[in-house]
Amino acid sequence: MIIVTRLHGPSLAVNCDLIERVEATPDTVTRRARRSGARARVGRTPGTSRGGLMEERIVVADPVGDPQGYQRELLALLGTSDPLEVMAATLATFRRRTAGLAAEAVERRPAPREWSVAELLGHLWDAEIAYAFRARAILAQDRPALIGYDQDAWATLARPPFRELLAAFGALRAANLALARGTPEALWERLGIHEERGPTSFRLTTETVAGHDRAHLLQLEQTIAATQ
Ligand code: NI
Repeated sequence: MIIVTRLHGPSLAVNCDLIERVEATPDTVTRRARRSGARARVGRTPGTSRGGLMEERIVVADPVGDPQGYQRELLALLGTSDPLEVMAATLATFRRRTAGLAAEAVERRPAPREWSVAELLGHLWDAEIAYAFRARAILAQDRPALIGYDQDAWATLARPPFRELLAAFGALRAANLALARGTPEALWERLGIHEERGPTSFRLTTETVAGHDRAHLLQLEQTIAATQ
């Protein structure tokens, strides 16, 4: 990280990792991080559970209030990349970026209502659980209903310590990748009916997870820069 300071002026922190990542992936969509609480949160009440905690610093659309816009933004982050390659790389990136962080550091929030690194991983874990179930339902059942979940409410549930959760995420991700890699091409168009986003294929579900990974890895860089 570089700190740029004008004489008698405010300091500006420049996150080199973030710049390098954006330069390496020209299809990346970035926006100025919005202050937590500034986003309209349609469909849920701020203040319930730990509601209103930051979900995406990178994605603007609300996953509940604007599910189609949210999905479009995640797919834009994926661009033309292979979703399985992106998903396969996420654990290693997360491990590498958090390897030197103390237990206390991963619990530090950049702002009172924004996720720490540990909470961010917890959210990826929750999303992976949802994907694990939805993917299998789509592949094995006839147009199953895919229920949404309240990610802020799930975020309040007990989770293992950070390093254990990292291992658990890696194991579940590996199992889900084995499922996807072993699924014949023709079955990737099978549909489930998502209660917020409508008919959703196995392919679209998988691509959305890969875009979601990218969004939260960008958030990880910002969180580390803001808390270390
Ligand atoms: Ni998310």
